Amino acid sequence: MLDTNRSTEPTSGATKPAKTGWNLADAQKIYNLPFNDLLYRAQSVHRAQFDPNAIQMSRLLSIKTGGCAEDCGYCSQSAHYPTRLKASKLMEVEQVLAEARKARDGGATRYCMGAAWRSPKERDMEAIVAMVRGVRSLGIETCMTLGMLTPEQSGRLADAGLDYYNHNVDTSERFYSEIITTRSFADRLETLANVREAGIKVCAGGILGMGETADDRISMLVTLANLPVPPESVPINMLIPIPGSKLADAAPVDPIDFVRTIALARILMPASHVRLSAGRTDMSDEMQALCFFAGANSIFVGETLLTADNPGEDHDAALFRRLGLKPMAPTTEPEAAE
Ligand code: SAM
Ligand code: DTB
Ligand code: SF4
Repeated sequence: MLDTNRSTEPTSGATKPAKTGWNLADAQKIYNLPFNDLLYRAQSVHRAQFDPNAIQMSRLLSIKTGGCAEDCGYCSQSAHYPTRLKASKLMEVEQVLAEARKARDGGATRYCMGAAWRSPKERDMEAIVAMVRGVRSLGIETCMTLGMLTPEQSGRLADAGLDYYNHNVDTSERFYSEIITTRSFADRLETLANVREAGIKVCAGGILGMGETADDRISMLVTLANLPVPPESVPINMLIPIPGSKLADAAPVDPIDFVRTIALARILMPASHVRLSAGRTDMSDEMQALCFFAGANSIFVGETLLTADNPGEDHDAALFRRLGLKPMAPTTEPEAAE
């Protein structure tokens, strides 16, 4: 997977367009730079591509919660662990559209719908397609995360107008089987390829704080940066420890290491939106500020993620005021029909 032979360290950095062909050794060198040098470099790359004070805002909704057949060690929704989450059926299309309308009116520019599935069933596809069409007609970007997709399913979602598909690699190829045994790292890459091939934009990232090493984090980012086209969106989640799950007692990630990982994601994938994702309720404003300085330029807004807490609108509005941040305009502008 990793090409450790090619040396591809860019010579001038900031103004270069997105590049591929990073190797592990170069990425390790960057990750281990003195912190100030790392942040200076990440911020330079960031400024060359983006308005440094604009943050993209996405809203999540769990359209099908719990009872999942997969054994992801971090997840509240896996049926393999006694997490005490109540499972529910796929939501009605109208109910999803009502929630999406509220999110749009609250300032979200992308609506991300998640289902606790290994992969969607044929019987669910009609409703899923209707949700994509309906949310798009509200004039906001659509994203879905439904587990593994075949080329045929990817094509149907693309035809419905789906803008993004979220499918995380979660960690390094080496560490993957310590966290999930019911599917493989290669399965994840296959779905990412199917989604890309269908013409849907890719959202792929991972989780920190699962007991992985710094090299696992670096390797995960090198894998993402070296995809034939790097993901447009890279969510970096901090593990929310779920009581009853396999990782309930995982040691928290060092905040400085977390910021280093954000900075490396920014440097390796200059044109991508790097999302400071799950775990913000356990981060200080100062830690989030450092993440934004390191190149994070997207967040999930609203009081819940899929099943876990997220800082509410008031807290984020105060954070944006403190830091002089503003919402970013959407990259694709679906036309509102209402
Ligand atoms: N079932 C689909 C799948 O796994 O692809 C979509 C939903 S899944 C909950 C989406 C992502 O949320 C996971 O890949 C993982 O990266 C992240 N996630 C889930 N539980 C988390 C937790 N407790 N803390 C941090 N991130 C989490
Ligand atoms: C992603 O990387 N993070 C989001 C989204 N993609 C789907 C999900 C975070 C889930 C956090 C735990 C929960 O709410 O259950
Ligand atoms: Fe299921 Fe997704 Fe949770 Fe894994 S992360 S248990 S696939 S909902």
